[in-house]
Amino acid sequence: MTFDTIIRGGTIATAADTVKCDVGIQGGKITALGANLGEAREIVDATGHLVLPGGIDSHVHFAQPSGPGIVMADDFESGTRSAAFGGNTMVLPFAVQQKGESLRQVVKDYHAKADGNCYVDVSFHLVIVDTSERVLGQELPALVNDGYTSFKVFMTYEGMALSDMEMLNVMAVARETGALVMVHAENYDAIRFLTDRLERAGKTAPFFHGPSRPIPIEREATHRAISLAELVDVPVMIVHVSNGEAMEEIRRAQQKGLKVYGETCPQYLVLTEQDLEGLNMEGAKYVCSPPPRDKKSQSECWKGLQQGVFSVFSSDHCPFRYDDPQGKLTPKGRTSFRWVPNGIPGVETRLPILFSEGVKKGRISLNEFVALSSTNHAKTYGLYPKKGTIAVGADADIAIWDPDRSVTISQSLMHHNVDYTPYEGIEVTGWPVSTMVRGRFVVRDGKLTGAKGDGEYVSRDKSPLATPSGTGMF
Ligand code: DUC
Ligand code: ZN
Ligand code: ZN
Ligand code: ZN
Repeated sequence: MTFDTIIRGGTIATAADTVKCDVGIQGGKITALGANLGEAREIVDATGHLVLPGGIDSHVHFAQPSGPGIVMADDFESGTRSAAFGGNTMVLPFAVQQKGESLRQVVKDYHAKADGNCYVDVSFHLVIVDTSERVLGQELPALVNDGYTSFKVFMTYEGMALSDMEMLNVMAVARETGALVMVHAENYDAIRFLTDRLERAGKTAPFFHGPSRPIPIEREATHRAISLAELVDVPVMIVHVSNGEAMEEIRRAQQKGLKVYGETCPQYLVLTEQDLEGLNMEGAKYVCSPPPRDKKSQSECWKGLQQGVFSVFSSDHCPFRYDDPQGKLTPKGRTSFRWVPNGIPGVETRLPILFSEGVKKGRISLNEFVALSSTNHAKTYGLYPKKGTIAVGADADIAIWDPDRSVTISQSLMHHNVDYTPYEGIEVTGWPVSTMVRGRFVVRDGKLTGAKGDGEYVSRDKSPLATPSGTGMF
């Protein structure tokens, strides 16, 4: 038997085990694990390196329109290239509906943007903004059956926020179709109230983005989203949780036996509200929602990761350039933080930050790192065991890591189309050196070896975690 490739001499880690063994790859799949596997057209020497399931980033934004005349800085080409350099083999961006749009058309539009342009594999979550009968009664159930098995709803943002009634109606469709609902939990009216008050007091600098959406705004919405989901008996994922109070709402629901899942992101582990204090508009580089909090919130988010309240760690890569009319510097005459687009880049730095701050500093094990960065994403979003693990029969989606390489994160190292990284100057130990998607190197020893189009669209199964628990009220 001759393999296409054997990765030899490395240490494999999955969500369960760490073992020294070789990986045999044939036809894009892992077909053997063990020692002395035999012949291969290519032997990859991984001595001294970790061989991990490629990262799956289940929360990224590419090529999304974001207000009048503003489109995100990364399209599918630059976004997936940056993902590959960050040790990722798959990403899940959003296909975002605008009011009045056909959801089927939205999906077609995002395929047109993505197909043939990706370096790593992709699959879409939907964002539901229009809850008309046509969308909820016809289009959404059909799309779930076609493999779009998760969708996000927003509790804030003009033109996007759903009322509680609308949330319930969307959740009811998820209940009926077996889809997973992701929730952006912030209280819209309370943000508007605080934003108006801050502006009237002349507090318009980027720093005041934080005070316009303090922790109670997130905690209340998290509690409400969980309560609505409980009424409908539908599992929910609370995305981008920034602090312990919102995390405790999720923990309490989990302890009650509800299928409530949580996600947190690098910005809530290593950034704080002080980063928004930068001179002039520099603080805009850190404007994201929910905003970074304080040191106490950071350690609470670590606890959530260590104790399993958060099962997925995503980047929420949401790229806007800083020095650009389409970016963070708000359009002329609109000087308030209110107009700064919300979101920061991070698809390339997610894994080094979690590895260094988590594994290297002893906060989480290597196996927990794999679970939080890859395996749990695959399990949560209907991709496992094709994706998210190193096992015979799985896709050969592999990241080879140098666990001892020290790197100072800097914009000059990034491959995104953003003109800054919010993680500038952070020192990390551990770096992905090669990324292989379905048996082909997209990045090899730090150099791009793949081509756009190497990444494919992946249709998803329904999540095994999204089945109702049978405790609903109807
Ligand atoms: N929510 C996200 O998930 N990403 C960026 C902005 C936002 O509000
Ligand atoms: Zn969000
Ligand atoms: Zn996001
Ligand atoms: Zn090396």
